[in-house]
Amino acid sequence: MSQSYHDLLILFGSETGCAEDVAERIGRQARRRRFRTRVIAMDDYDKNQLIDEKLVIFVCSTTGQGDEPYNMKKFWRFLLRKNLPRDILSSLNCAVFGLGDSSYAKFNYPAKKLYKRLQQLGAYMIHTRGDGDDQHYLGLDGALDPWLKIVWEEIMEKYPLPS
Ligand code: FMN
Repeated sequence: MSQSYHDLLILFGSETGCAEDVAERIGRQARRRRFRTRVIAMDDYDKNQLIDEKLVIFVCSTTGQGDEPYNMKKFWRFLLRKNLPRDILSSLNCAVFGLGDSSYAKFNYPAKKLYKRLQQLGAYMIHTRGDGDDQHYLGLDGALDPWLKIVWEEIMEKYPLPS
């Protein structure tokens, strides 16, 4: 088996499976680039380890009226704790992609809030947030494909494969 070089964690919040599919897709792309990759629902992830992660891609959808999917609610509550030190995620490189539908008033709210909160806690964003939109004529791929292209360029520059 070929050797893996760096860790990449993909955390998702998904109500009906689309964000999970996107997370799995990014996971396959990561393995092809030789990352040791885990794809986990946010609420199934041991959040105490977050402080030790180096590289995380967050993917989350929106449900209800701008609400978080059921499987990221606990994780989101944890991130909102007031007693978290402001620099707790300062060794984290990350990216956030949201899945939503711009016909709703609260378009992509969980991803927008997550992006802001991660920055507040000191995380470095390797790229600006991506906003998937069901209304795009290409569906969520309309935003995902160009977003991922830049994210991979940034990641491979920071974590190159040994020549
Ligand atoms: N998208 C938004 O941007 N804002 C919303 O408030 C919102 N509410 C939704 C409510 C329902 C019941 C459904 C079915 C979709 C809603 N969406 C909203 C769109 C979804 O976030 C979008 O279809 C997404 O791709 C679903 O991903 P998931 O299958 O991972 O949950």
